Amino acid sequence: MPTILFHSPQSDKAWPVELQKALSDHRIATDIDAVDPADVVAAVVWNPPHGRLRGFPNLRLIQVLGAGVDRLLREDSLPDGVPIARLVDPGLTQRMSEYVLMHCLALHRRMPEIQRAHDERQWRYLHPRPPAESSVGILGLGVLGLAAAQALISIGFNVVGWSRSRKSGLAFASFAGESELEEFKRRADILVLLLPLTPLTADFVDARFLATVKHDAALINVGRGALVVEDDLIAALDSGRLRHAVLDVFRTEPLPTEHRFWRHPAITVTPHNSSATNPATAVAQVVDNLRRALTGQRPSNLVDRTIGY
Ligand code: NDP
Ligand code: OXD
Repeated sequence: MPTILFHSPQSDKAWPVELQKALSDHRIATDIDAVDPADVVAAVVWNPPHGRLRGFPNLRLIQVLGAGVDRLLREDSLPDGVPIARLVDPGLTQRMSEYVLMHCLALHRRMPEIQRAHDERQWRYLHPRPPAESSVGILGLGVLGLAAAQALISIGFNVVGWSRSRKSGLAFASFAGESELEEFKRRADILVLLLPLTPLTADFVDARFLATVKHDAALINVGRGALVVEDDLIAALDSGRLRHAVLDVFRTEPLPTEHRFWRHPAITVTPHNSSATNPATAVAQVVDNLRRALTGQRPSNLVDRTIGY
């Protein structure tokens, strides 16, 4: 029987069950070592074991169970020519918008300072200002960046955006490419990283980038840990150029207990839980994509391997 390999040991156990219900003409196999390689026609994966996807000669789709594909593309032994699709999950998108909104509000209302005052039992009155007095700069205007922008605008924040290609018809000012990065940065009080990790974006937030952010800016990284050079971030926080960083993603996850980010007073660490894929909102899309690939149609949300997202 044609087999769809499901390999994502950490994912919700509902995934293979729901896929099997929807795709009764296929076998959903969860043990990569117990399948006949010739039977495997598609793979639904999150971080598959190194080199294993090359062993399936009849593979027609690699469906990633997440939005970011950097880890998969780092594999030097992916099968050539097999399309790779990522997830665009409305539930994941909504949770991410909520996270960005929550932390932008907290930073705008200077909650880190209020928490520090609290810890010292100090009544530190900070006058509440409307969101319109802060500009949030979103780096990455893809599915997640655009949804976050909408959520921020809906409660009154100014939003500016930056992406690789120029956007038109947006309800906020946007900038494109290296040549417009400085102008974008000049306008942003809170920077939100929603870029994919690619060869062009690795180490993107370094000393040079941080040297020209607005004085007293704050940073939220929900993209990937390796977008940020850790020493340079610490230096910018220690010098006061950056007032606070909210970090959800790290070069090493889980963040090691001895890592200095845990102890830094101007860093908020969250355990890569800004958002997550949810079978309730994503199974239908994966099923549709599998059906498309297996009937010779073009799957949705294909990844461009040459640019890395
Ligand atoms: P998309 O592919 O939809 O959007 C990516 C955006 O980044 C696009 O606007 C793209 O520009 C822009 N971009 C890419 N490379 C560059 C570059 N070199 N310079 C400027 N802009 C660039 O991705 P999503 O919005 O769905 O997701 C973004 C990332 O969020 C994921 O790759 C993943 O790493 C992370 N993520 C984190 C989660 C978490 O739990 N923390 C959950 C889900 C995702 P253009 O529009 O021109 O193509
Ligand atoms: C993703 C993630 O990329 O959860 O989907 O980080």
